Amino acid sequence: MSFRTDTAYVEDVSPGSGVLPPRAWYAASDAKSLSLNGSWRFRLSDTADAEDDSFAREGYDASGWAELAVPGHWVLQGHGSPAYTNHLYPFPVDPPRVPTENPTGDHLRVFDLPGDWPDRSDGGAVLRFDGVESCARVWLNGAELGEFKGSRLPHEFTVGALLKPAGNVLAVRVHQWSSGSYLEDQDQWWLPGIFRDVTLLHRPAGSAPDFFVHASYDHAAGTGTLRVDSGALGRVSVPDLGIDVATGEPVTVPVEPWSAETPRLYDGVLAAGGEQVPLRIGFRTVELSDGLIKVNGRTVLFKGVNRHEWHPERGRALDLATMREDVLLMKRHNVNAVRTSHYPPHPAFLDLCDELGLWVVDECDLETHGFIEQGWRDNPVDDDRWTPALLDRAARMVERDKNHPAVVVWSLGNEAGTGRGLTAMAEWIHGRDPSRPVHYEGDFDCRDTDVYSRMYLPHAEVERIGRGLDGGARRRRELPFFLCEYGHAMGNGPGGLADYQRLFEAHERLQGGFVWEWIDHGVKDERFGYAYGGDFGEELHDGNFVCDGLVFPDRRPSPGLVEYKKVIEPVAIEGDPVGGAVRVTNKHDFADLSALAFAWAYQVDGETVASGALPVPPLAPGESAEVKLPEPPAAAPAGEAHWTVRALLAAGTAWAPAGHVVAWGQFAVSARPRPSVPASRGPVRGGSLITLGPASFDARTGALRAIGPVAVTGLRLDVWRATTDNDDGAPWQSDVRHGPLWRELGLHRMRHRLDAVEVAEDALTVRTRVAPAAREFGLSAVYRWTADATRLGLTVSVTPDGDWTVPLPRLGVRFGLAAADRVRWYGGGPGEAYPDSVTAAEVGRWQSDVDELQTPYVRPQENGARAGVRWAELGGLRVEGDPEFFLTARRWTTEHLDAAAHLTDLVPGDTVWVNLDHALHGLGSQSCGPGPLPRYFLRAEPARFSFVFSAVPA
Ligand code: IPT
Repeated sequence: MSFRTDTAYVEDVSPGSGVLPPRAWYAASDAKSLSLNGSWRFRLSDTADAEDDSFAREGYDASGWAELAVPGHWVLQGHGSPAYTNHLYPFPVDPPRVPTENPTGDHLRVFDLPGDWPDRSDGGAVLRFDGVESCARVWLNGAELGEFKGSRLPHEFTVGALLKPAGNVLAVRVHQWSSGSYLEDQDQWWLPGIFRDVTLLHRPAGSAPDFFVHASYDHAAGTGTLRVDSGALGRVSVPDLGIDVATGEPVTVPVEPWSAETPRLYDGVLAAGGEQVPLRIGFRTVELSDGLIKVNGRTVLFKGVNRHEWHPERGRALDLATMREDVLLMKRHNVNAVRTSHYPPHPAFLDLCDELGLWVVDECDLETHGFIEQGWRDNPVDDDRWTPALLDRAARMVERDKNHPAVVVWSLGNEAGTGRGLTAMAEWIHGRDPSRPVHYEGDFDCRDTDVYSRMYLPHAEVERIGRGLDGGARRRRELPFFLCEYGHAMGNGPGGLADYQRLFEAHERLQGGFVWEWIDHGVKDERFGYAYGGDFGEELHDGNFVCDGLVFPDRRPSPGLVEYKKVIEPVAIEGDPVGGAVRVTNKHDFADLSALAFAWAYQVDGETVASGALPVPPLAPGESAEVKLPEPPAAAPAGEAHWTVRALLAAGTAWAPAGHVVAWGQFAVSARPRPSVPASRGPVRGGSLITLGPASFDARTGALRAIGPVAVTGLRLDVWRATTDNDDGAPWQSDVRHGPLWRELGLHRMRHRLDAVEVAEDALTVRTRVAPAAREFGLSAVYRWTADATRLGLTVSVTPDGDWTVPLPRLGVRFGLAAADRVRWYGGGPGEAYPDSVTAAEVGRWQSDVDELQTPYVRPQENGARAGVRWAELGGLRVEGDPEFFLTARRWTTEHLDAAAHLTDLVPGDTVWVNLDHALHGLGSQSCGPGPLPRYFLRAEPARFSFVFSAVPA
């Protein structure tokens, strides 16, 4: 045997050689299989040709090599490090050439066949790789099987005659960079390795080489038609439907259809040769009619998310439990659709979508975004030499995933410009599977696609499209629309989801959207908590742009997800309960309300004084009914009263237990009495202090010192917040980006000039002007203090002067308390809320400790505000607001928060800093999309707000 070091295949644009044609994936049949996951031997070299291929021969001694977990990425197991870029290629763009520095991982695994492995003489075994990034060359027992590219796609080799009962040597050489890397420029970490399963499968003689389950539903007749095409003669049986037919033979029977809301699957078997393949059949028909995507005759509204595969320790090597957790979390948050951005996921994820019910836009492993830097010149998708690779990718996705009822749309890829290669892919897919529409966002004329799709459009433009006023190519005008990405969930946000949802529900052509994105790709890291771009010394990187998910890296839901759940809830509970009724509307597309139970509660000042069940008819989708509420309880105490009506799961489902809240509505019945302090005590000067009721002030500066026993420091007007990723915005935004502008104008370094301390008979008045150095604009802030024996009133009057060209980040007061831990409040909760992300805030009595009030955005930034707070108690102080306020409390200052780059930079001090905000600027989505809608701007305008403070036992 001669040893080779030739590496031409790495830069060859071909998708590979020696690989079997693609076919349908299924988890397990009764044929034997052997998982080769586990501990492998591993050696890393710097270049593709540093080592020859002698390691692949039998008897090679790899005992000195490291051990590596497969599936896994070597860079997450101590060999090299991950690197993050959004769209920039981390190597010189010279397709299809890749750098000489090309980390190459040699993987070795020696295995025995189990004793019951069938006779090897039939030659029927294949070796399957479900995902290897980015290029692999494979040997078994010293014989080369071939090599392939296409990282998130399966590749199989036939190996039958090479197998031995014991001591089989499987050798895999994996190169980080290859021509394939040019097609895989997705916004994510570059993570080489064998990151999905490796399996040896026995293929009994006569078994189906492939099969295509066609299971349609005729919604007029209520029947399903099943036909399983297969390359082999076989029989298809579905016992529950009494079906037993030959492959290729159609059969029509009455069935319950499959939908994401009612994921009815029928178990079947395809028996061909010596193999019984389990089928999970969902009957459903996707069609484009009346310019809409319809399933089983009904228009669907996608309430979707973009899902990358992510685990903070294992990267894209996801285990089944994590995949299931994703689906359960989505279902529990009313998400009904997933775009598999930007590559086909582990195939088991699609099984879960079939089983638990999610609409799937299955996207091909294709993105060439970095070519935008050169005006898309030399883009592989517009170069015929690359078309075979593109077609191979399309085929590997479609063939693998074609039997999933959940997959309702094929997507060609993401951000790859336009070109003939994309057209070829679309043509091939349309020919192979005319039963599903084809999506691709990058071609606004929709030459190859069946749906008009855009990303991050502002509300106004979405509305124009909804009204059909967007013009555009003739073909496009007839197509349905969805936002394949919107609501950029980077850091605190997104804002404006409810405003989008209103548009989607108002205009039929708008078939919803997919929030960007599901999970923060933070890498668990001792130094930082979670690492992001740049933390591994990358030459080029895009910082924390990789942390833009609705769940944190550990899958804790962020406030954005809680908001999204409320915004997309499938039951609307609205109305004017003063009239004694609520209007309940079923917003499902398929399910009636029979799975839900309704409950009411009558609350006074946030305490439930009566509650009960609310009978609601099992409304059909789209139906709505007035439902009478009971009489308000006669003995209810006086105070601010609310009705709260909830829709709960009546019984446990596969994705949540009985009692899980699906939707809710809350209605004020009576207004809250406004707090005030009749000024029965006047300020008294004594030495260096002024006393006023329970409070004392510095006589010279008018600064509040204490309220009863509670020391208060630094109370003053505050307009600054640690800018959010959405405040900072993305550099390519054409609109004004407020974060950078605020900083440029100096809003983070406001100076407070003391103009007067006025002691009058009934009040202490402190006059100030608040303004940044170097600017002529400012705010006059007047603090008027009044008191009775136990309570202290503060009214702040703010008047802007000069030329204010920007909104304010926040407007309120902040102060420090020496000690505070428990926080109780009456108002919006339990979680964080901001003006354009506030629908999930429920008025009630809540409590927390200061640490729990913090939202752990991977890059620290403004967070944790509780909205609509009527009163709060912390650190021995009670604060009532007139009007309601936003409450924030943290163990560090805004300045510390602003300076922090990672969660580990936040070190608690002795003081708890409290912000009581009259108003906050909206969040928006400008870290990639539009900023807040103008109505969520906090404009510099005259404002007046009041608080009543008193001491309470801590
Ligand atoms: C869009 C990409 O499609 C997505 O992968 C991600 O990068 C997202 O932006 C931002 O997080 S492309 C956008 C720059 C228009």
